[in-house]
Amino acid sequence: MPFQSAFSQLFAQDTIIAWIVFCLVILVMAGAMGYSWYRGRNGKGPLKLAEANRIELGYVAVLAGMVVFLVISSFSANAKDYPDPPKPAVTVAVTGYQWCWRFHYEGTPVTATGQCQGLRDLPVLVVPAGEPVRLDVTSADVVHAVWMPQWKFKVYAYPGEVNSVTLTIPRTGRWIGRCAQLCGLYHYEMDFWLQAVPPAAFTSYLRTGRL
Ligand SMILES: [Cu+2]
Repeated sequence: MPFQSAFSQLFAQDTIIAWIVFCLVILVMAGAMGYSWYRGRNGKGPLKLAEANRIELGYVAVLAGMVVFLVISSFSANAKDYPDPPKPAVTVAVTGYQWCWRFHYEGTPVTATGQCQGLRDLPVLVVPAGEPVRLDVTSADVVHAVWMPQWKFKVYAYPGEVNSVTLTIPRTGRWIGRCAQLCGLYHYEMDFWLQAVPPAAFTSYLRTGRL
């Protein structure tokens, strides 16, 4: 999952540039005002410059250079923070619906779902610990959102759209997952379990559909 390190560097860099530009503008303005005041005191009117092509061209060149620099550094910071995801060990089609979840493991007959209301037989999203898992997230009706608070992970589930994310749960365990988008009457009960198991157990889960 991405961390914001390259972005923080970029932000610091851009802040410094903004300060330099700000100070230059203030300096040039103060200089112009001072010079104009000095001329006025000596009985001369304000300087009348109809054209200053060299200064203007220089200004355009500096500006263009700065734009190129900012665009390149933004793109490279973005590429650093969001590298291409690793090849997933498995792809899970995650479907949110009013008001529960369905997990289908692509290329296998395994589909897990459950009962989110009342009985609270929550659906379980089983993943192999330490291996990248791709989630293709969508919705069957209204907008939902897959939220795994323990892993600071959230992705929207839109009807008619698939949001793909690759994530790796580093260790085995079981954590609650929730719907993070108000989606109707039983939104508050739209929970699921995220369960990370050893890869061998996961392989047998893909064959049998049970742990
Ligand atoms: Cu929902």
